[in-house]
Amino acid sequence: MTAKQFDVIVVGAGFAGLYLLHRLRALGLQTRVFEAGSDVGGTWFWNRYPGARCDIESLEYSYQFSDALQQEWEWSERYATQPEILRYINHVADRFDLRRDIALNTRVAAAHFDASRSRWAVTTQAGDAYQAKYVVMATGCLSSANLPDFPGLQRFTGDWYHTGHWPHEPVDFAGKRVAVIGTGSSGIQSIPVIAEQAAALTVFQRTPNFSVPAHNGPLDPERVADIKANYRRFREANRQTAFHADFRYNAANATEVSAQERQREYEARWDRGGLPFMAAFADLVFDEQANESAAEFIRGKIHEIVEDPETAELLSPRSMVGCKRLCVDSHYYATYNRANVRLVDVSQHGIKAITPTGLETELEAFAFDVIVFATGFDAMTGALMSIDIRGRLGETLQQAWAEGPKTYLGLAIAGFPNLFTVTGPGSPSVLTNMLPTIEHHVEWITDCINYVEQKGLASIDATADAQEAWVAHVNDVAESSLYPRGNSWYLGANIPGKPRVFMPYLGFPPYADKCKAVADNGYQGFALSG
Ligand code: N01
Repeated sequence: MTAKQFDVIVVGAGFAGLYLLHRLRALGLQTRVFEAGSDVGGTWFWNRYPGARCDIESLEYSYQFSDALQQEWEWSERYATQPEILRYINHVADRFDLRRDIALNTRVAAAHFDASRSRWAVTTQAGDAYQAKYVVMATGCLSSANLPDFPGLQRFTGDWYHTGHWPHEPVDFAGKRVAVIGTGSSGIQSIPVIAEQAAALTVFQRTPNFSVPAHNGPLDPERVADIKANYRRFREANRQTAFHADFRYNAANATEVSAQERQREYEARWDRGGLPFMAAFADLVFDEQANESAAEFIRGKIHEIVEDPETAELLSPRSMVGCKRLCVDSHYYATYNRANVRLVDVSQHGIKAITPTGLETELEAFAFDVIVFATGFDAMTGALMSIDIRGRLGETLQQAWAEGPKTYLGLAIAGFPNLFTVTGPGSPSVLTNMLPTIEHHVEWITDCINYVEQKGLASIDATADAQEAWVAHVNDVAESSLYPRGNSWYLGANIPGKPRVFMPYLGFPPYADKCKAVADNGYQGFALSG
């Protein structure tokens, strides 16, 4: 059987895959998108758990490539819910007529580079074969769900779900005894909603996380009109902060102002809500003492909100604020004041097994009708490593990344020509507002492909030297901060056996400048061949 031929194969139909298709089509390139899900949406297709919403404000967590699109779309709340974001993604797919080039229910199993022809052979799980000159992995940073290997899960007679693979039908918790395992962003968002429905909710916490209130609510139409009238300026401000136009970075150091000033600033940011809490002082992620002042402030808030002092203490993290992704919640801590909610600490005595009727820790047996795993993802590398990717010399990605991921700019991997990654390890990705970052990557990648095509070249491959220098630089920048000291998924610390490497690159504007300089200098650090 002859393989179907394309110019470009894109893996994934989330925000990145859709925009890639739009841009590649405009270049006149025959493009096919393969998507494992039964519809478009990526993260927002899979993560349908109760309470799922974005922690970046909706007016900024949206595409900016089309002014008509950003003018016509109406967001309803400060932080959009998962269903609203999914409606938006579907609207984009229809508005730009993208669906006809997307193959749904199609999981890519392998991509092998044929150096003699400078083409990729792509095979799907169903065994269908395709070829393309370029492959772009738009597989997402948080798409490979982590289900801990607890013995006994198969024998559980109740229902169980992972937040990252939530069913499409509504899950009814009414009258049920429910367990939630995990207290990261997914747990913290779902726990308050499940608690309102369930007869009894037991939360199993291994490590407490810092969370700040979202103060979500309907968007003020006057503010929306104002932003829409100045959308370009608003987006530019966002780009400078990498997160929020409204981040209001404070240039002062926490360690250099008075205790009253620190308290005033933290209070103001707590009242305003959301991730801008991290911009309260310039030294928060660089100085332990500064970080501890923020940690102490949040611990104080937890003790103010949670009535039972023992529970409040268990919920109070002893780690550094922000070194794990700061959570943004709606009534998370207050949920523990409900009579039907219990917090169980599994930091010292872990979950031993899932039983047919519930689960057992080393201290106690519990009965449940439903278990929710909010246990996160094999982040940033999981989705890529689950595909059998082989480069120029037949080397697998697993071999190339045995000691941790290595990329050039988070966009390319030496030895894997004509293969690009969107928001890959070594790019700012998860330390930014993902949408503008995705757009930046898509534009850089499609400009690069266009350059190769216009020059009539066969391939482009990152050089090992450029990659090594970039990896060293990413590590140096990370080491100047407190980030590598947290046991976070940023480091792969949540997956047993995963090499501990700080994966994202700290600093969006300098990163974008570097990418531009590389392109302006004829793709410096890449080997181009004819
Ligand atoms: O996953 P996580 P997540 N026994 O890895 C626990 C984005 N996101 O899905 O910390 C017991 O943060 C684990 O415990 P520990 C966002 O970037 C965004 O919640 O390893 N517990 C932890 O508590 C976020 O950071 C949004 O000790 C176990 C939890 O499971 C990222 O996705 C919403 C365990 C996993 O937390 C991931 O968030 C949701 C075990 N064996 C997600 N194994 C928004 O936009 C794991 N845990 C708001």
